[in-house]
Amino acid sequence: MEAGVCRYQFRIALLGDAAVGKTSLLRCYMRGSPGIPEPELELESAPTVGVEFYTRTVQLQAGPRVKLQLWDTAGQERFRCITRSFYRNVVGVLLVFDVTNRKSFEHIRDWHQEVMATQGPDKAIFLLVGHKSDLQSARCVSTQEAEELAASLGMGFMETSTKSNCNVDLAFDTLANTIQQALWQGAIKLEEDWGGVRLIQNTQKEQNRRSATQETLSEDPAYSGTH
Ligand SMILES: Nc1nc2c(ncn2[C@@H]2O[C@H](COP(=O)(O)OP(=O)(O)OP(=O)(O)O)[C@@H](O)[C@H]2O)c(=O)[nH]1
Ligand SMILES: [Mg+2]
Repeated sequence: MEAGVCRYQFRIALLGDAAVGKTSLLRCYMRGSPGIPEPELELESAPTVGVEFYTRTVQLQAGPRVKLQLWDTAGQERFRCITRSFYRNVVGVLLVFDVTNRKSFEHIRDWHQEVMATQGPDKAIFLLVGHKSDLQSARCVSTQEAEELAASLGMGFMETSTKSNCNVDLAFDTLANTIQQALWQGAIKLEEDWGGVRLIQNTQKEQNRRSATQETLSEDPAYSGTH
């Protein structure tokens, strides 16, 4: 493959209850992306309204570069009918709970079920993320408990914090590498009517221009009217 050229785009969504830290996690990850001015990515965030997306190009362990289209969804129940409509077209999901919020952990099975109901089994790759790991004294979900839940749902588990910058890049990179492996092994297939994985033919110039660009759904004609 030509160096620096992306062949694939992976769509990844962050799902989980309100205020677990999805937007903070994504903005922290985007800060490591070249070309993003710091003031545009304040780590303090207001509750997300509907869905927003960002893109970042990454170099995977196995060699290829891929474009990640990262969808930040609102956790609040009142936006659920909007966010639900995006589940079908994702190949990766970061299922995020807050280690200091027991309910957000208990709702993980529901989030997982919702995606599975839309997609059918074995299409999306999930990673369970226990966020706000810096708040050790307020923790009410143990690492072991979360690992057991992840194992029972057939996914990996990782703890992250944006306050202490712990495992943020690793979480996204792990998910992207797992998707790549599944693609190579044939467990995930390109399908014309599915937006989870797309074949792209960017030139280097085009890619440089587009990588690390924050976009909004309203700019994407395919999704206008749903934002
Ligand atoms: N201590 C700590 N607080 C965090 C961390 N990440 C986010 N927060 C705080 O958690 C609150 C909610 O963060 P958001 O990123 O807006 O949460 P969200 O999941 O996007 O919320 P919705 O958009 O409503 O679904 C904010 O006050 C953040 O500052 C973290 O790693 N540690
Ligand atoms: Mg948010």
